[in-house]
Amino acid sequence: MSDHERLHSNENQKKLNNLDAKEKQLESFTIDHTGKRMTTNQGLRVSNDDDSLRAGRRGPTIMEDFHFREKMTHFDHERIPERVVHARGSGAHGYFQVYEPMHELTEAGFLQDPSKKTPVFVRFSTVLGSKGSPDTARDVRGFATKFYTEEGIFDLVGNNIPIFFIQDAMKFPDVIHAGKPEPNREIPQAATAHDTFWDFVVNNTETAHMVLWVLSDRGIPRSFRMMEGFGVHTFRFVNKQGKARFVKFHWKPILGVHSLVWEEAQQLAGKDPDYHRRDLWNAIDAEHFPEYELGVQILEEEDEFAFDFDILDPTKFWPEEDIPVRKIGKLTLDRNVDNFFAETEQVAFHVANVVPGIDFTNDPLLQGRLFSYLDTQLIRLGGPNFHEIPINRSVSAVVNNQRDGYHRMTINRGVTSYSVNSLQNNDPKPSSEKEGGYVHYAEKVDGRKIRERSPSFNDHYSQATFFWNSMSEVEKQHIINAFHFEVGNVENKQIRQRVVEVFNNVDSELATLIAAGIGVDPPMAPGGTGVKASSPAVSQMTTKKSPKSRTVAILAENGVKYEEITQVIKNLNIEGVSANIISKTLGFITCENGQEIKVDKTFTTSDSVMYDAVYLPGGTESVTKLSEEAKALQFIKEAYTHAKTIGASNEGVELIADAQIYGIAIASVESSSSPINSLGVITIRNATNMQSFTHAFTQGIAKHRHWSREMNL
Ligand code: HDD
Repeated sequence: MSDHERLHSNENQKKLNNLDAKEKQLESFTIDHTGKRMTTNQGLRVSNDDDSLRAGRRGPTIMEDFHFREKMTHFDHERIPERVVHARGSGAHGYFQVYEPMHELTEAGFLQDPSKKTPVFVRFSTVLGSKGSPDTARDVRGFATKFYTEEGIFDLVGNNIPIFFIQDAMKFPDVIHAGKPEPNREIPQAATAHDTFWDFVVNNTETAHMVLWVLSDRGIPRSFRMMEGFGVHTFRFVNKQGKARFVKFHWKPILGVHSLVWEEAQQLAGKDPDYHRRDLWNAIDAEHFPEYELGVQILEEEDEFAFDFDILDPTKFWPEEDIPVRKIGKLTLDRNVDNFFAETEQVAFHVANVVPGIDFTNDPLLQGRLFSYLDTQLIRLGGPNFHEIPINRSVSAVVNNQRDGYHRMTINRGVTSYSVNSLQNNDPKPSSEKEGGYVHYAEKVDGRKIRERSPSFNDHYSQATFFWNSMSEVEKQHIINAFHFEVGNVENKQIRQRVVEVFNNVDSELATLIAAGIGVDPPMAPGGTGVKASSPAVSQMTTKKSPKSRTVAILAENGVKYEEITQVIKNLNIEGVSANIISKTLGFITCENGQEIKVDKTFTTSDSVMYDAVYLPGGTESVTKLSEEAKALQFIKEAYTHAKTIGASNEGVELIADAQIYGIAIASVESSSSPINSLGVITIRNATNMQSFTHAFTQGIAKHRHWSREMNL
């Protein structure tokens, strides 16, 4: 071993010692080409990887060229079918830690010891779009978490919305067919703004509640790091004594729940289709690790029928005001994948992957999912051994009599692969419940075989009204705008008219406002459900706010004030905010004092939609140049329109007027009693110390958006 190799292997050893059980397992499959020679798949060293073997310099390629054939064959077979839903996704590794032992509620091992870190892999996704579709499409987001526990794998396969479109898995192929591109012309991609989807909605009114959620801001999250996750179904927690309770699972993001505005989402789809994937990757890379608290709502079995909805109905949520969410632990995503295909693409989630202490209920959507997830992996991953793919391997030993099949990795010794056997002592033996064997909760069931829904599933509208009542004025306006876009794209007028009728069942004002933008009549009769209550917890207005990991665009040209720009960047960084300098060309700009500053992006390679806020530093020459740059003015105007925080110092303030967004009074940190006015424009003149300015600017960024601006535009 050379010194270099020894050093390397010591480093590797050190690294290995710090890895968790799953990372150690993955490491044993991980390959690094650095410093290595190329070989064929048979381990034979390759002498030439550029030219095929041919009969004479200008002659035909000959069959004998095994290297060419192997390389080409492998390439030809590189693709696997994309997921039939949730094809577009992004994954990351991390860990989960419980806050306190949960033995009173569940015997699940990973929920007992606060000092224990359980490795996890999370895949976020959109639902309808193909693998290459834009991240910012209006859609539900998948939030699937694989816990590699010592008792086996637990998958929490959830979404960012607490309910679902349909009540019975029988209808899943239908709702997806209706939402996917229309089958004749494969249009539109990653969108529900078309006839078949809305035809399904008006003919299947159990969808009404979920449609409102998807058309709310939840359908266009700012980041995977800023959305909630929900297990959706009612599950069961069972403790060691066999006592069961109903449970709903929640993920609550530490950064709060924040969304894009629709125009921004649409622009991003073209400017940066990888916006959410990039955001997740960059945040982890910059060690702004995404964090989510695991919350549970617990319901005693005797309260199963205490509500005016059926707790088995997946189109209903449990209001947090009635059943509080108890935060029981935290998920931290701290490592990007090494290889997208091997990990994010090959990861296989399955709702049926549970551990002792977690069990199912008779929710008919959940019951159908218990079949679908295993089934779909068989075609997607090519056979029954996908659990052996490194990302899918359990960290607890896998021991059973299942054998053979495509791409079997293990070499099972011994003569028996059946049970009961006497030749090998009947190994492997099942375990009793005491020994950790999974025993299904012994729920009593009794009934006739019947294809019928319970009447307790019949109310399709009350919770939709409840959700609508819970929205702020701004959120309501966003929902109406979304209806106008979505249903406005429906060509069939009858369907558009029926949308108004269906949503009139939810709320008359909602239906009237929808009708006003889609060229059909307002509702004929008064509607609504009479529900007056609301749930503040489902509005995004009261969510947590933080400037951490937000990004600022600083527009600058030659002649910018060095002190201003450097002080602001320094202070922003202290608050966890990062900044990019944007100018006309790449390279360096020369500041007023002759110092040079590196340009990160240009007006051609960036756009205001890629940032959370804009800062306009002073410097007469810089500001004059920017005021003559149409793209710079457009940048500011758009950020303003999208309700983002805008900061300007000294001469930079003039740019706000130049961008002609400014019929409204300028807020000033010096003159205003509150440092941020409701419009989120923070300006300072004659300033040398930028600290108080940056503080006010950061507070503005933390607010995420200044929605009152939308009302004024
Ligand atoms: Fe599903 C994938 C979430 C209903 C059938 N689903 C999939 C993924 C998520 C969800 C996050 C992507 C997992 C990944 O990243 O690999 N699905 C949900 C939620 C639902 C739901 C929260 C309602 C509560 N799904 C649902 C039903 C069925 C399916 C009713 C069928 C009966 N879902 C699938 C699937 C997928 C899938 C076809 C496609 C790829 C995969 O499973 O692995 O089996």
